Amino acid sequence: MRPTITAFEHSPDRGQGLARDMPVRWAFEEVGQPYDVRLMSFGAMKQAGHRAIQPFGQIPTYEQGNLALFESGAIVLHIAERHGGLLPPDADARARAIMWMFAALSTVEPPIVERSIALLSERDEPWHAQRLPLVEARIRVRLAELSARLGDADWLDAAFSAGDLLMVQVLRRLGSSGLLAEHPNLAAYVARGEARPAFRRAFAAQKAVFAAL
Ligand code: GTB
Repeated sequence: MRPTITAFEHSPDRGQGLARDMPVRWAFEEVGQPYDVRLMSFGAMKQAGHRAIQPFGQIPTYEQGNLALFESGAIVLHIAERHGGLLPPDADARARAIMWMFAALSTVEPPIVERSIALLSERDEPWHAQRLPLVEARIRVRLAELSARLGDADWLDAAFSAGDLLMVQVLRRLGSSGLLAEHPNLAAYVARGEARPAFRRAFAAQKAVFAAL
């Protein structure tokens, strides 16, 4: 049975592949698992039926048989654990790949999300002009640290893994901010991720939803 995920019916990113169904789609494509998508309106996401699966009324979710999951990182990990290609077979290397998944979502992403919130929801606040540079300074610290660790390697820990998938997706949120360009090795790392055939298929699939509007 094909798994079904949920995604925005009208994604606010207008098909840029920034919503969190994108890493899930990308993971499916990397492992060659076909999937179905149930598109949801904002209203439907807040209904009891959806909240029974996603208590916070968000996308994405994952359903297959009796299993229902939420949290994009947990869904990517589930896909990676059940299929080959996203976690190395060696136990230590596998643990490190999972470590990078957590690092992406809990260490690198938070200030990047703060920046998105500042730009989307706080522009009219009298303190916006003071806050934005503070948030961007926190992002710069993390990018410098990540850049130093990556060095001239292609991926964070030898072969491409679910850790790279989530890290690339997190960094993509910086878009045209210019922050990523301050570290050419990180910009090249993101470009390498985006050049993967699986990324391209996932990107095209989510973009097709926007194009059909
Ligand atoms: N931690 C959860 C996960 O990883 O699954 C967070 C899920 C989440 O934030 N979902 C968002 C959502 O459903 C969509 S992806 N929001 C509706 C709500 O909370 O009411 C976040 C997102 C939205 C839009 C853009 N964008 O436009 O660029 C990027 C990311």
